[in-house]
Amino acid sequence: MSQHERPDPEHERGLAVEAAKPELERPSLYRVVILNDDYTPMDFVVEVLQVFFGMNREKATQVMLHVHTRGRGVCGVYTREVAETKVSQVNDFSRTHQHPLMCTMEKA
Ligand code: TYC
Repeated sequence: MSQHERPDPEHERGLAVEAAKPELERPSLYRVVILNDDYTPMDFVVEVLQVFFGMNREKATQVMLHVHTRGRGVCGVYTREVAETKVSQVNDFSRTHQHPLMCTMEKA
């Protein structure tokens, strides 16, 4: 070993130095769900699905009709913070327009 090199920590005496293994948990995912109600106009739900969930008009219409007939439907699956933000944005937007549309999230 040259004069300026440090000893390899694996072979140094005293404190054991072990390389930390890279332990990165995958973030939990959450489904964002919209619920049917009797009052929110269909067009408004289609707009919400397009604006907040990036669906095209055709897909948004399909999801809206699914929710209308089945009672609930998944808008998308996201990490916790993104899902929480979508739920707040949709519920705030609906209240602002005085519609009872409800959006919730659940662990995927
Ligand atoms: N059921 C509503 C109506 O007949 C339409 C609607 C669809 C409302 C989906 C909410 O998440 C919803 N006007």
